[in-house]
Amino acid sequence: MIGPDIAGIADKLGAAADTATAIPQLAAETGLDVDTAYGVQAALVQRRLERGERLVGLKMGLTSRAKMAQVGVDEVIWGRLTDAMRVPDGGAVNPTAYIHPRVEPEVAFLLDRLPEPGEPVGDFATAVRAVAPAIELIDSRYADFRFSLPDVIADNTSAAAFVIGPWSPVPAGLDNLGVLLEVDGRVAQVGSTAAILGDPRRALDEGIRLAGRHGVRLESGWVFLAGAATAAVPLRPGAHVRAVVEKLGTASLRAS
Ligand code: 0L1
Ligand code: MG
Repeated sequence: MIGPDIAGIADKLGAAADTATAIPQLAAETGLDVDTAYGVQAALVQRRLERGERLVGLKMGLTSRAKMAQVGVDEVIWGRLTDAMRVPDGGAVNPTAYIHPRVEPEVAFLLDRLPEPGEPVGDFATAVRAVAPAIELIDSRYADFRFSLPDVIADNTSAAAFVIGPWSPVPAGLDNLGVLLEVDGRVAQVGSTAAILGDPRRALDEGIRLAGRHGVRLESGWVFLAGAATAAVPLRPGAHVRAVVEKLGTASLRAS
């Protein structure tokens, strides 16, 4: 039996992102399952690498109940980050370059000495050199931000852009830090790092395990977005967004 057309699906998703045009979901029609969807994601990101982008890290998605409920999907997923997605802290993004951009507050890790594949992270402070507050800008390429699990995996877990705030040494505890998402100086979301799998450090074990299933090994020097601490909010033109994470500080961006 002939399987889904991985290259063809990646082309459709890539064109949707490049032209900021939403497309219908593809998984049901093409018979895409979770494993094949990660193959589409690899092909989609490969197109970016072929036009000169560099792989700089990994992101976890749907690591909180709030996010799972927001999109109606109930499994932790992962995606790939490239250098072109990175926006300097305090920098600007053009919201019209995206379909329906949303922002969410995250915690980022700067990876250091990681365990061998299949091994859990023993000493977190050995595996992670530094931590930072972060903002992820997500933009589903599917109409109405609606998708099935294979759809969102194929779409590189809605990854579009990210901002990393100042790096700090790894603090003693990361499991219950207060998180705020502010838009134009007003609190839009309140949360805790506990919403990220109970403790964002757990996200690294999950990332290593889940990416390893698809032959992807995390590298020293990569950025790792552990997941959102709250639901995402739409990014409106002209908005100024700040993610504040207790003890870690602030990351910010502006929408032009
Ligand atoms: O980073 C995320 O949690 C997003 C994962 C994909 C679901 C979505 O687009 O909200
Ligand atoms: Mg996210």
